[in-house]
Amino acid sequence: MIVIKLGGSVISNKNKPFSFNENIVKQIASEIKKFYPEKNFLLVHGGGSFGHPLAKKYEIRKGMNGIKRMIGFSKTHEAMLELNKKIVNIFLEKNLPVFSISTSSIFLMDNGKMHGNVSIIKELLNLEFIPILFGDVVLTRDKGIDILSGDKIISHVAKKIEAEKVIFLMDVDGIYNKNPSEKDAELIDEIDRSIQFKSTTGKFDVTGGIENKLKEAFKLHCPVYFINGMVKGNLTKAIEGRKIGTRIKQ
Ligand code: IP8
Repeated sequence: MIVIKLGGSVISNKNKPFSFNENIVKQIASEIKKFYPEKNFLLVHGGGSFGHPLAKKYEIRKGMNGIKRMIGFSKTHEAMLELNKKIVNIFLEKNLPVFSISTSSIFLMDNGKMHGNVSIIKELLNLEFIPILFGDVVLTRDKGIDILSGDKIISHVAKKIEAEKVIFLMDVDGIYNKNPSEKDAELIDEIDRSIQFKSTTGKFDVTGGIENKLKEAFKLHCPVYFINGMVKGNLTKAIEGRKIGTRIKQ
């Protein structure tokens, strides 16, 4: 079973609130369709320009603080449901049996640690559904509320369901030795778990950008790919195990 993260910057334009990259999601669904049902998939998508601007506006990461923030908590979740619905509809139109699970309904956080049962996800996979989760708001035992990133969901769930491979779809070709917008930035073919990484995060990003992605990805024990999800054919190559983007050294 292959886990695919549909990065927020792939499925939406992170700098333009509530923008949805419909054609890119259609392309991703078409590539997955070539392999399903011979291969099973679990999808997780990020918040992009739906979740992040609201999470930032209402300062959800600071925890509970009165009704205004509770309204923001709910609005952020609703924005994620809206984005999720757009993605789900595209997959259903392509006859791919995705089934959406609200992350905030099955997981809790306690001092940064995720708690929750993955039995529903496992059952769905056994029945050859394609479960789809998403970065979401989350209840926590310490500060009441927070944001849970799709990357953290992946590092938690992929181990429990024994994923054979995890593929992160990004809007750049993989992991670079420095910010990819810098002229002499070089793409890393194979990344070592001991690498020290510092990066800047986007204007709206509330969950820590690439640094956090790597931190979570390094917890995985299966092959991990970081590829450009905007380029047609890349996902196919990663699913087939061909050389593309950045891989984590095993
Ligand atoms: O984009 C964050 O998920 P991510 C989800 O995977 C929200 O970090 C609600 C901002």
